[in-house]
Order: sequence, then structure tokens, then C-alpha cells
Amino acid sequence: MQSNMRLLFLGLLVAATTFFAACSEDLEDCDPAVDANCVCTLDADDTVVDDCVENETDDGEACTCSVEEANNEANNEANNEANNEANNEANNEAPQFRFVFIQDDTPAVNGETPGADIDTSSLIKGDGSGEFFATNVEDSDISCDGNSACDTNAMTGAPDVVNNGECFGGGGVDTTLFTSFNQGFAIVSFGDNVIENGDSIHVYEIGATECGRFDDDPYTVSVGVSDDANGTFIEIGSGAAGDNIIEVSGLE
Ligand SMILES: [Ca+2]
Ligand SMILES: [Ca+2]
Repeated sequence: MQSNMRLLFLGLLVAATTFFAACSEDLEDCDPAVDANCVCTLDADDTVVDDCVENETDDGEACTCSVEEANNEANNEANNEANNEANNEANNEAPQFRFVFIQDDTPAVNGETPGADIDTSSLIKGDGSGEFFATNVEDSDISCDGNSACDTNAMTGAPDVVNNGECFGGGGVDTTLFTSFNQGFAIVSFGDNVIENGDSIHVYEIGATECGRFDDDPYTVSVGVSDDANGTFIEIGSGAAGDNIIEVSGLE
């Protein structure tokens, strides 16, 4: 009698376990008539069937219905792509620093080439991809009054003041090769290159540092996202005697 009770208890336990197992399986299942992406396949060989009801086909074969993972993957990929596109658009819309504002800080000017005298300037990329010379003067305010080197076209392109290792090739001053700022300013760009933290701006200011002749004149360098003098520029440093290469930092 006691062993019969034990058998009955075991039997109930098995039945309960089976019931709950079936129950939990049902929760993961789906009904192709109701659920989108619900696919039913034969348990035997994964053949897709459309007559699977309560894990059995019309022919009595065991089958299982579930939401197809492939669709989930496809949906995830589509979602990722949409997200990536949104992110890229946000990135593209983020302001890019492409402009350098050079301001002459010479306190008093005299002579035919007043103020800081700039042969050209360049962007030296911190990733080692190269040195890019100014391609365009976007905006400027440089007076030609008493200034025989006021043409801003002279301050783009590769430096050309130093020839054969000497300033003006060892000869006289050629005012067509540089721009004297006359206490003014100029905004330059470097093609499509973007200015980032870790890059450097090299200002080829004609003086003791670049030429071994004349004076190093003071100037301030700022970086901005605008090609307009009314835009916001972030000061990154000043030309110092003996050093015309200013590292870019503090951009966000
Ligand atoms: Ca030049
Ligand atoms: Ca100078």
C-alpha cells in the first residue's frame, strides 16, 4: 500500500512537471493565424508547414511554431541601419573647425611692411597625414595704407619667401611673396581639411624664426567653424619669438 502511494505521488509529480513544461513551451510558441512572423516547422526535418495546431499537423506530425529569428535579425539590421544613419546625420551636423583667424598684435607700426608679415600658414595634422598649406583667404581686414604688402593672395600656398635656404634668396625684400597685416586680420582655410585637437597651426611669419632676418612680430591664432569674422573663434595661442607652431587644443 505504501509503495502504491509512492508510485501515485511519483506519477503526479511527472504529470505536473510535464504539464508545466508544456505550459512554459506554449508561452514561447506563436499562432501563425494571429502572430506576425510566426513560422511553423516539422520537428522531424524543419519543413515549414501551415497546418500546425497545438504542436501537431493535420497528418499528426509533431511540429513547433515560433517567431522567425531571421525576421528579427532583418528587423535588427534595419533598425541598426536607421540608427546609424541618424547618428551619421547628427555627426555630419556637428560643427567642424575649418578656419584659422590670424590677428596682428603689433602694438605700433612703421615702415613699408607694417605689422606681422605672413608668407603663408599651414595645418599640420596630428595623425601624421601631412602639412596642408592655406588654400584660401576667406575674409580679411588688412589696410593698404602705408603698406606695400597688402595683397592677401601672397599668403596662400606653399611658403615661397625662403629660397635656397635664405630669406628672399639672400636678396632684397619681395613684397609680392607675403602679406603685411598692418594691425589687421585674415581668416584662412586649408581645403576641406578639418582642424582637430592634436593638430598644429604653423604660421610662416617672416622674421628671425623663419628667415633669420627682421623681427618676429606678435600675432594671435584662433580656430573657428565659421569663415566669417563675426563667427565664434577659439584662441589657441600666440606667435612667440622663436616658435611659430601652435598646437590645437580645447576644441569641443
Ligand atoms: Ca607667400
Ligand atoms: Ca615680421
